[in-house]
Amino acid sequence: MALLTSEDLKNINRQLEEADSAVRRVTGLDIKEVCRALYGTSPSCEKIGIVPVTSGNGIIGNFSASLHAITQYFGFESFVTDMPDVSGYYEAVKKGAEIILMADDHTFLAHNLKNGKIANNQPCTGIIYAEIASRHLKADSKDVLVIGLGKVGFPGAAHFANKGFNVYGYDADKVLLEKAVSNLGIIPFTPSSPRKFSMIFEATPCANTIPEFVISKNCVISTPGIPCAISDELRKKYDVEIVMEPLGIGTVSMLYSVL
Ligand code: NAD
Ligand code: 2YH
Repeated sequence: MALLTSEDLKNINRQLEEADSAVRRVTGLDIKEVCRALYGTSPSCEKIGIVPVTSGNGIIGNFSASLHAITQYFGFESFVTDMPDVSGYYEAVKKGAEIILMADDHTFLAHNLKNGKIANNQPCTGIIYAEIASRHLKADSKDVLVIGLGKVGFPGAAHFANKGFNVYGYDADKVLLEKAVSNLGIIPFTPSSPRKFSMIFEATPCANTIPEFVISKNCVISTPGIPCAISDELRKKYDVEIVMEPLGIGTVSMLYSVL
């Protein structure tokens, strides 16, 4: 399980602004507008309680503060509890939180206490990054390449398949690739039959996972995966538009999904 670091979350507001601009260039919509279109929901002054959690590897410096900045950026009212864990949960509810945001090493959840809806960060992240790529205004076909078919990538691939895209997929783990082929009907991507894509979705914890031969000029790479999936050199060479941000896009997807 890859854990975020406080280094990943540095300058989160600037990272959000840059991601929002990239999403606008790719889709013509900002991140909130993509969420509204995806889930058919809009916020109405819900108050969010952010609860730090000490279990496992413990508090990540900047995590709760980043969630605070992210929720404010997207126009939600939010606060971080003084206490962590169960005491923090109690404090959040007592102070009027309607939505709880909290994460341990395995699960990052949003729970709407008013309507009972609950969201998990991994599928919500996969779905929103897939939705962004699927809206690429200059896509040259309905072909998309998905690299990484784990807890984020599989729901992303499923979202493309549900939207009628031709999904080519690859995972270093053959069992996961087989599962995506049989459950989603995706086409296994093999380097022995190379081709180029104008939409690529990447969700792995590794760098340089996207080979040069799949990258077309002006393609979009929508990638929640940390670290970045391509080098700066390839990015410049092919004028690639990258949508990549460590926490905020997935979080706002979770929030809109529980409204
Ligand atoms: P996971 O371990 O469930 O899945 C990762 C998959 O990538 C695995 O199936 C693995 O076999 C595959 N993989 C690894 N190296 C590969 C390679 N070179 N080529 C092809 N496949 C390869 O992890 P996950 O929970 O799906 O998370 C994926 C990434 O997304 C991680 O870096 C995680 O930190 C990140 N993440 C980011 C956000 C965000 O908001 N940006 C949110 C959640 C997760
Ligand atoms: O980063 C994580 C895990 N990768 C789970 C998220 C799933 N994408 N968890 C964050 C842990 C936060 C910590 N407990 C805190 O500061 O509250």
